[in-house]
Amino acid sequence: MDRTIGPVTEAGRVSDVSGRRRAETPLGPARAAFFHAFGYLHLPGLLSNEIGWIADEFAAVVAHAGPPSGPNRNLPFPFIDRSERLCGLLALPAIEQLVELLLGADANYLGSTGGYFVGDTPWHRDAWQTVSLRMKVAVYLTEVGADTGCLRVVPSSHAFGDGVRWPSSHLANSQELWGIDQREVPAVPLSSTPGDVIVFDQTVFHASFGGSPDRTMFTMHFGRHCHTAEELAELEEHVATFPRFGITQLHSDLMRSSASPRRMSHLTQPMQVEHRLRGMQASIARYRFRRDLRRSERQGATHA
Ligand SMILES: O=C(O)CCC(=O)C(=O)O
Repeated sequence: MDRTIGPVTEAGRVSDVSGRRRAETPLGPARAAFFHAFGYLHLPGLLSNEIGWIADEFAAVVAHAGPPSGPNRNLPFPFIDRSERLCGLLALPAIEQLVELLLGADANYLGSTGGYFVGDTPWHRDAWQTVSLRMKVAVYLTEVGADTGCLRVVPSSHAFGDGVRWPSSHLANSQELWGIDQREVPAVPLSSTPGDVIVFDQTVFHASFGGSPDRTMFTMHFGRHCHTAEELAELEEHVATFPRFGITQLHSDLMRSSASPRRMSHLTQPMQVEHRLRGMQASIARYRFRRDLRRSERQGATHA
């Protein structure tokens, strides 16, 4: 069979002349430039050699977490961290190269979600950061197409343009704004076969429509290492959003205790931020405790 690489058919997709999709190699600067310009990348077959064991480990993690109940999603966080083998995805050459290419070798690992994506996902962006760069690496474990729940993105919707960004709810209001259903919002559908990888900037608008209730997928979240006070402040803001969902760590103990020095280099900065925030929360709690004590002592004194 002629295995010559054929034309690029869409964002990052390459097929050989027989029409079979295959991963483009290597992951080079042109791919990074595409990602930064349009806010996403589709890499067919990037994990096709690994997808068998990944699917087995994924099934074990979701079985342990339990199935979704009715229309509610059950997406444990952090997801890959629950399996020692899936923790190793961070060191898989394809993933390491991809993350290094897009965010640098010192990128931060910021956790992972996964499980059954039940029903439609309305248009949204995950984040609103302005100076830092955070992205999701998404792996769909079921075949998904334009009308069967694949991820769709609005290219370049992460970019500031003239300095104004659409509010997060913008595209989900398509009916009121433009008289069209959310499915009709102009976008690129990223059909995916198990083994494909999709990467998107978390500020890019994305959605999914028409999927089956057992659409399975997991994501790994990464951020550029923070070098400035502004970037650190955005990371702190991000980490501070988790406790209200009952999440106190971005990584599991397993992810941390089984980390090689190399993996640890992706965990350290988020851990320092967590630690600092915990310290701040503890001193706020101490302050409130003392203030309330003083208040009740004062009240006690006036009632005596
Ligand atoms: O596949 C989907 O339903 C969309 C997933 C999504 O919005 C996300 O992972 O941020």
